Amino acid sequence: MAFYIWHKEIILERTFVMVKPDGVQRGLAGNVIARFEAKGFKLVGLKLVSVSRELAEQHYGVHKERPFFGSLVEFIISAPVVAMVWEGKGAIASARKLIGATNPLESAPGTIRGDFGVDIGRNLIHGSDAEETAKSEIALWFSEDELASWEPCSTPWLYE
Ligand code: IDP
Ligand code: MG
Repeated sequence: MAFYIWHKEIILERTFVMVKPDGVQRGLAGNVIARFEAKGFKLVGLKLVSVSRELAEQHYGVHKERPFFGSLVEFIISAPVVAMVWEGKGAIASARKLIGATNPLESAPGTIRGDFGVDIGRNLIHGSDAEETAKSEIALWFSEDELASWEPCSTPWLYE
């Protein structure tokens, strides 16, 4: 996806971000949303989801042979999550930077996991790791009509 400001083409990406049950329970969903907004990304999808076992297993399918798979699925279905789609220039890699390293003890201060987490099994948030996974995760979690088409008035103040 792309748009133009004057004659410059801006390539837009969409990424799937989920505040996990620990983040919702701890009242940090608003803080996460605020960080993505403040960065300059555009919210195109947002919902609170009580995740089914099937959806959790599909979402984390790539990890199904890992020893933590069972407890990860139990954790994700244990309480609601906030599922989101964010859009912007470089959104996939940038979201991963805002989120921080998988193990919160190794995430830099200033990142979401670095500021709020301690344990790898309670690391607050998920973000797609590449273009292909972003595409498949958005399709897994959202139907087309749940994604809003809109233009923030901030666009010309964010993009040259
Ligand atoms: P990511 O969320 O940073 O992309 P992945 O390696 O894809 O990290 O792992 C997916 C999720 O699985 C992690 O966010 C974390 O919740 C959980 N996880 C990963 N490694 C471990 C582990 O060694 N023990 C417990 N949970 C883990
Ligand atoms: Mg991952």
